[in-house]
Amino acid sequence: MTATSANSSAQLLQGLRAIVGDKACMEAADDMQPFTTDYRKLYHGKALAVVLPATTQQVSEVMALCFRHGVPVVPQGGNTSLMGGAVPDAAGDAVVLNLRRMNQVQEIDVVNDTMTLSAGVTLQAARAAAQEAGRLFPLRIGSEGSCQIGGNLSTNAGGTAVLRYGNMRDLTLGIEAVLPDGRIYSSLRGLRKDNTGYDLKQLFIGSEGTLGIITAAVLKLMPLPGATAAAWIAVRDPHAAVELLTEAKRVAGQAVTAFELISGPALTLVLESMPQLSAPLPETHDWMVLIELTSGGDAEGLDAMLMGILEQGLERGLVTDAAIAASLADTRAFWQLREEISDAQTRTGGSIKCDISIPLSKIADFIAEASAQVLALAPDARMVIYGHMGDGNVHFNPLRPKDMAAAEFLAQNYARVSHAVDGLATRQNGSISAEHGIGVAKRDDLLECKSPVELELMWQIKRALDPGNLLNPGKVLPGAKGLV
Ligand code: 2HG
Ligand code: ZN
Repeated sequence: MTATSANSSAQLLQGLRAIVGDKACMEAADDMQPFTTDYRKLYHGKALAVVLPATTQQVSEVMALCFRHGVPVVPQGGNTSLMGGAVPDAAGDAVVLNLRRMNQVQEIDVVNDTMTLSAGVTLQAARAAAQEAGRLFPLRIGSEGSCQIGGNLSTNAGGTAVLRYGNMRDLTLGIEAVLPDGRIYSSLRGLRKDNTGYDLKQLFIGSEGTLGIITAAVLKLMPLPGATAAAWIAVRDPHAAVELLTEAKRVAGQAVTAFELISGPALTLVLESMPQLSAPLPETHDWMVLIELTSGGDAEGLDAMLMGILEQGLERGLVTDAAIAASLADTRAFWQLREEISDAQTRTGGSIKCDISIPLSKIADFIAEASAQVLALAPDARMVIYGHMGDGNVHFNPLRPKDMAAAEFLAQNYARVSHAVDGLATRQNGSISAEHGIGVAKRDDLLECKSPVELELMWQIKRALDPGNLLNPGKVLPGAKGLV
């Protein structure tokens, strides 16, 4: 390090401490480690400092200071990204800006059915605040206790209730975001209609912190469901699951809130890694579905609809067995089995993450073809395939065989397996990232699935908002760090 750059770093650190306070500015590698490594411990970066601002004004001042020094900033929420999108790279020249201290529920307007939150509120706290006000905030993902609203927005999070309520883009009426030079953009107005030009908030949503740092949002609230009916259903195969979904929508319409597909190996993995949980059905099955119906009231009507769907399924040979939840505890137990699939893979190590969306009409063929291709490359892989079939999203995660080390499995297979699965999805007009974002993990794969025009437009927008490439550099946009 030259004397000038050492002076400049010292000045920057002093400036950061002056803005956020000494306690909210970390510089020691040990203190920074939880912020520079992702939660699956796959991405290990370094940082100049980690700052924890408490207000939008402080975020703005931090950004303005870093902008003057030409220092990159990596925004971070709950650090639950599966794509390495929220941690710095190994260069050690960036400041990590974590929003967890900005955890205020600013306002709940039950007449307008909106809630205004600072970005660091966890999803769990957001849902609890809505519930306390007699409303539902419907985003539902397994990591709700750790992930934060800012991260949910910046990745356009989806989860298990998208079929009914949409993803984060659909649930947002306005945001506040700090630009790379410290200016503050705000559309926190809570309007359901506003056609006054470009919908700028949508640029920031899903851009993974590469265009601005989301610091607050106005989100839509829904009525709390009064009745729930759920079943864990063994189906003949994914084709049968799609037919059953069509039948469920015909019978129950909007009440179909979740429709999750689960492969046999995915359930087995959870049961093996958490022996305290029990299987919902007496026998093992290759394919299962977790269906949930909700409505404002009329529990009996909902139960009757569920029975009707199952009867039709049995009659048409789509369904081979089913367990119906007899209580809320049963429903929770079904969901626990489903939601543990991701962490069970993390504990086992060696899973290849593909997060595909594909039109429902093609999804069953896609699963069959992708499985055949994967098994030709890695014959002993455990086919952990599951996800939000109701909205056309399947997590296609081949996992190492029990007798093979994770590193060996990944070294041999990661590139070729993900290339095969993502390539098939791209050729069928699907997406290689339905809901997990791009981060660094899938960044270069965009070259193969986006057209030159799309990539050019993405870079033009990036240059317009972040001409110095200082915000979350190296994420999302393929091309060298210095390409700007
Ligand atoms: C889920 O649906 C999450 O459980 C995580 O999106 C999926 O780990 C995964 O691939
Ligand atoms: Zn998911």
